[in-house]
Amino acid sequence: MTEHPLKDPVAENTWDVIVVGAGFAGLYMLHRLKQLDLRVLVIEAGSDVGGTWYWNRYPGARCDVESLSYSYSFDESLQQEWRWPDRYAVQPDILRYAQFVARRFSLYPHIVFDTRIVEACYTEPDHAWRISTDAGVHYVAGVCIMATGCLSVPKSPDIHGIDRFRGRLLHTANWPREALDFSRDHVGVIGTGSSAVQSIPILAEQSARLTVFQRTPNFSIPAWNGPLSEEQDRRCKDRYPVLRNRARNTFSGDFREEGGMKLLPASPAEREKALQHRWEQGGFHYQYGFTDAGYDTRANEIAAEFVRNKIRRTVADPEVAERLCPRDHPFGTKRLCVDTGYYETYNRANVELVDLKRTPVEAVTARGIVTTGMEYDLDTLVLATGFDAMTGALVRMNVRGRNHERLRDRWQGGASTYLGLMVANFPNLFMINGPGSPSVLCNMMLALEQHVEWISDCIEFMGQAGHRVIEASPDAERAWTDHVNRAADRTLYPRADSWYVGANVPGKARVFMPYVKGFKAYSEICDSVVEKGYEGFVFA
Ligand code: N01
Repeated sequence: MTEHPLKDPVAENTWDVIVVGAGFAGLYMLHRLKQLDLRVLVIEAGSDVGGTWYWNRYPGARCDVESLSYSYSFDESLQQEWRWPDRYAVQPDILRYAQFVARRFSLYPHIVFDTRIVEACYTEPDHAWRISTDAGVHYVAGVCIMATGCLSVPKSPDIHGIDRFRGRLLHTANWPREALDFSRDHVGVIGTGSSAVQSIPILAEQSARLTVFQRTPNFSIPAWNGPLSEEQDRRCKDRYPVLRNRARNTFSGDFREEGGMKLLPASPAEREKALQHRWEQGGFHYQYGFTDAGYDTRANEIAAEFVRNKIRRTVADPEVAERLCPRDHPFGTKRLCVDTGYYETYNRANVELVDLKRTPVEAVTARGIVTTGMEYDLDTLVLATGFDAMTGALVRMNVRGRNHERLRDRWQGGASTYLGLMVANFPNLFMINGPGSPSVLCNMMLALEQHVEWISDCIEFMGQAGHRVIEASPDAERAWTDHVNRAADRTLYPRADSWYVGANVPGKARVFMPYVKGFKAYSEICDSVVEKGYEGFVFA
């Protein structure tokens, strides 16, 4: 058997492939590459596996895709063995699952923890990636795979004086590992995105007093979470291969997706019935229930107003209810929140909602938050202020391609990729769930499995064909990026100032980053690219 051309004579710290990140994408990538008998090293900033589920330990952290779907499908015995206790898993259970997978497939010995990449540089003569870490260690690899996650760089708010606060300052995405006691605290939460919506009901129960500082209300749909019964578990596991196959043929990559209906042609009675039915299914079932709501403002407004009416019926104080009703963006154009008791929390006597649009924050002081109307003394301030999404981890890392071109400079005017997998002029650098792929718009587990399998098949093909280098052609990248943008422009998505378009990061170019046409359409395109001899890629 001939050696894979990526294989170098073994030198110290020289690897066939280096994978950055030991979240679910990095773990599966490692598993696949081990099967190809390549020398693989994974470098991870955290002290354990799990990625987003390692860092986001805030109270109430829970997946918003159902656990039986948000789990690996690549190994039948794994999916039969693992038992999810709840319909939507909590963070500790998801982290345990990641650890279980890492042990089961003997992945731990191949991972270096507590290590951040500070530079990754492609060198032309030897077609290698030279990777330096904050531990001062230098690695060389033929291929570098970024499994760095779409939501892995927490963003703090640009509020004057935040570093002066003398109480406990926490960020939901960087939560301490030890248990925290809030029972005597006045807790403030800045933000009302998914992290806030999940943590606020629990923090309200755990703290003496809770003040929520809201700039923009979001749409949230109840999860209707509960324990997963033996029968529900068995029913799914008996049909897992069929269900997983069904998931691969859906828009969202979730086998629970059911075909939606158009709201506009329906009669008022039909609409009401369908809206109520989807509401009772909960979470993303509501969003995917109405096919015209993503394109047509009139249909969208019907779905939006139904949710606003639910808020009005749930929240006792009509003025608070109106403040919680989103009006500045179409329904579903910002990531939908999926909650347990979120709106009900505002009926508690120890919870207050501050509308920052009416009374903006002036400063954070040593004691708390000063708005134009009030001063709030706080013991704990929780920043639920989101992430530099999709590109943040990649541009921070000082990634340099051919001729030392920096990825950060290349993406200055907005992220562009070929299929969300590669960038021209950055040979042998793959991304998992990169911008330009469906990623965050579908079940991330299935999305990452599809990318991992595409990349490992590609590396295997390179071995068989004797290729040492692959890169995206500039023309293919340009055409794909145009296609991604045009597809987004046909929807209502770009109308929201969301993290999907980078609007939450000052100075970030406004480009719609995920691919909106869904999992099935995207994976078929990836397959056809391979069938056409890796069309749009150049090998050497
Ligand atoms: O972050 P966000 P997140 N002053 O960006 C506010 C995933 N996730 O961590 O909209 C005042 O959504 C900001 O206000 P505004 C999921 O994909 C998944 O909650 O900019 N407020 C907003 O309300 C999600 O979408 C799960 O006006 C400020 C909030 O902070 C993504 O992660 C759970 C501010 C940020 O909301 C991000 O969610 C959790 C300022 N200066 C997260 N700056 C699952 O269930 C920001 N805000 C799997």
